[in-house]
Amino acid sequence: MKNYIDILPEVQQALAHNLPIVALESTIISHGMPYPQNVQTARKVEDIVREGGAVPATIGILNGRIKIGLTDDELELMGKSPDVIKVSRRDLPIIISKKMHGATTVATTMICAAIAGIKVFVTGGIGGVHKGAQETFDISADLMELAHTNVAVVCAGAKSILDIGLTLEYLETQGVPVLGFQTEDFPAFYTPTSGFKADYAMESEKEIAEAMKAKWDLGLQGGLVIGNPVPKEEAMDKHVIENAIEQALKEANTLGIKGKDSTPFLLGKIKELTGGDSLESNISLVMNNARVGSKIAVEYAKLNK
Ligand code: PSU
Ligand code: MN
Repeated sequence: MKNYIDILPEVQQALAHNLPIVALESTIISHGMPYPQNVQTARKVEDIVREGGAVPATIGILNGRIKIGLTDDELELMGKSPDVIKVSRRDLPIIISKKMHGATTVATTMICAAIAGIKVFVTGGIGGVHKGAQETFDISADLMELAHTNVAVVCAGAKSILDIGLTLEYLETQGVPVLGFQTEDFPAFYTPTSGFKADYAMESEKEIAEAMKAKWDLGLQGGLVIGNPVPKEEAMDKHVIENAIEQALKEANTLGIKGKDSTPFLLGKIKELTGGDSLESNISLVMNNARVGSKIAVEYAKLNK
């Protein structure tokens, strides 16, 4: 693995001493938010993880090397360079062999975190089953990864650019626990509820860490999804966001946007249609996830002392 991976000294130290670590993805930086808010948010999220008592490890690929932990300059490059490719599971070997730059999605960040030995990963939203997937077959590789790879993913749920009901069905089939953090509902990213239930409401970070430990002690492969609702003050108005999503989906359809371009296009369009409000909501929900995720990492480390 050394042939492919560079681990930042701070993260290496934390791994060696079994200290809490939180993995962070880079597609949210390169393809999920505009510059410079993306880089500012990435830095803020790292600070929040540190304040929460864990070590942040933002994951990405530079010149074909998997980076577990990015320096300030590397974060800047991720956020700015048009040469950074969105890398999901199928892209990973090629971006590495061609020595290119890549931003890791939820799927790829899980893969890299698992290789490094990191169990907790904080992001904004997971990919899922897209609306119309019955025709397009567009199901994010994030869901398959959750089925196999032993990493807990803290997110604010799934956006209704996706078919949330089918996404949850898929996760159930694949045996992935979907937990609501202090809520019965599965959150819908910009809003705290989706109209669908999480499998279990969890009251504390400790309870979540105990479920992770039980799952993996039993040899049950795969991840867990922790849905942490966007704080009420930062949530979007349900109708405003639903309208924007509907309009964005229509435009994507007209322009024939598909495959890996779909999610980034929709996020950009929604931001435009909401006059930037969706971006603010997005930023604050990621920060909120970092608060909860770092505490989960702290509790999980305690259980494994
Ligand atoms: N949802 C967001 N912001 C994002 C993404 C999803 O609100 O940046 C990114 C994540 O990296 C996720 C990826 O893993 O989009 C899913 O892409 P796809 O649907 O092509 O698998
Ligand atoms: Mn897709």
